[in-house]
Amino acid sequence: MCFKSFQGEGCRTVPLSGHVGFDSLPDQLVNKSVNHGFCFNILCVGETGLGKSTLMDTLFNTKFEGEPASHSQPGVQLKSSTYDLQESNVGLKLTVVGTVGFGDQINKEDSYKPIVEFIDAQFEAYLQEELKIKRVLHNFHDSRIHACLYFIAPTGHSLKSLDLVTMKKLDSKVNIIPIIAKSDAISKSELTKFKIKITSELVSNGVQIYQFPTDDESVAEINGTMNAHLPFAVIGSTEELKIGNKMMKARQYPWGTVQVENETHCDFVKLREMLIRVNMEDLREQTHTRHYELYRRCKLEEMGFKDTDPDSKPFSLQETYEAKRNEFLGELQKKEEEMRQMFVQRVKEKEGELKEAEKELHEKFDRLKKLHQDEKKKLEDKKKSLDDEVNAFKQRKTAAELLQSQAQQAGGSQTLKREKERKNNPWLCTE
Ligand SMILES: Nc1nc2c(ncn2[C@@H]2O[C@H](COP(=O)(O)OP(=O)(O)OP(=O)(O)O)[C@@H](O)[C@H]2O)c(=O)[nH]1
Ligand SMILES: [Mg+2]
Repeated sequence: MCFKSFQGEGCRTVPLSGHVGFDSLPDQLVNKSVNHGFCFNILCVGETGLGKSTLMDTLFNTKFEGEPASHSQPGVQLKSSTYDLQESNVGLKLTVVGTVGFGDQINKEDSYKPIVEFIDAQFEAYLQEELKIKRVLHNFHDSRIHACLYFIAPTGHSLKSLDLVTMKKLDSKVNIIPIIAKSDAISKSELTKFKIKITSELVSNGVQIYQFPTDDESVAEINGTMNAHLPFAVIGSTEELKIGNKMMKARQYPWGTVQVENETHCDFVKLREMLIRVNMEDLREQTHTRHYELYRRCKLEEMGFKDTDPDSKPFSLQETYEAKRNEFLGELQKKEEEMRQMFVQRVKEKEGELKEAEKELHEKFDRLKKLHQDEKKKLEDKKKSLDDEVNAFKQRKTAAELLQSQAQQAGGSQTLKREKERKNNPWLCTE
């Protein structure tokens, strides 16, 4: 594959006359990868109690931790658990993320948001590690979601709007593999119709689900066939029952037994083949090259990075930095100027306000002064009239006193005359 991409102009094919040894490169790669180990992260989106945990246990032949969620969650929460698994000499760091409380709220409008935020947060963590000066990507725990198993309830009707909205919001961020959960609850003929209905609804709503790749010849045929079987109808069970003389994972009912790994009973085997045994590496690759790349591109563009200038000429990181710095300085200057203008404006306004207040004070002072003068004049007038009254009274008093003394004088001479007469004539009676 790589070799093919190197062929072309400027590259000449030359024969080797003996064994060189670089044909061991694939083995070297395999050894290195095996030594390093692999990581795979699965997100299970589906309503509470749809069999997510049971299916994970069934797929990986183990019992992962986890308690059933209650139906009274106020919102959707994502719960992530990581496990170290070992098969032969291959180590797998598996992370299973579940959506706790999904589909339990009355208003499900925002149910997809925590899921989108979670997926973006894992991309962001990886991007931040990539952008560091000292990167340790080979040791970094890559938590980006490689596969999203979307659990559809076995209603036999059509997709719920919650399913369509959620898948639409997720399809550009993650590889979605839709599965019909608890498919033992639906009859064979209903299941066929249900699958057709789901597929047509996904197409008409423009939801892009993960397609098993058909470009690699070795898996093209099986993947092509399996693409036609989507969405897989699965059954989960960790219970082992004796069927014939073999122990098998199955679910037992009063009327019979459903075998998980029986392809006439359900698509569990197909899912396991496609998800784990054939396409696990493609899911990892698609996550990195398609979904993460899209996130990274949008994020870097948002931050102002670009590959070309407006004239379509290459634009280096250094140039981007300089352009960004100049833009920042320009904005800083603009902000400074705006603040200065605002300050001048505020000072002017304050000055105006103070002048207005001063004017009002002056007017008030003038009014009070006039009031005071009027009052003073009134008092002076009153004082003058009172003085006049006093003077008039004094004049009247003097005149009265004069009259009184004159009257007294006149009275005194009469008494004297009578006294004289009484002395001269003692027989004269006094009054
Ligand atoms: N009929 C049927 N029942 C199933 C299937 N898978 C799981 N169950 C049962 O469904 C119930 C819930 O299964 P869980 O695996 O706990 O479901 P879950 O989606 O993990 O539930 P939460 O984590 O609480 O959201 C259990 O009683 C399981 O035995 C299935 O394929 N068919
Ligand atoms: Mg569970």
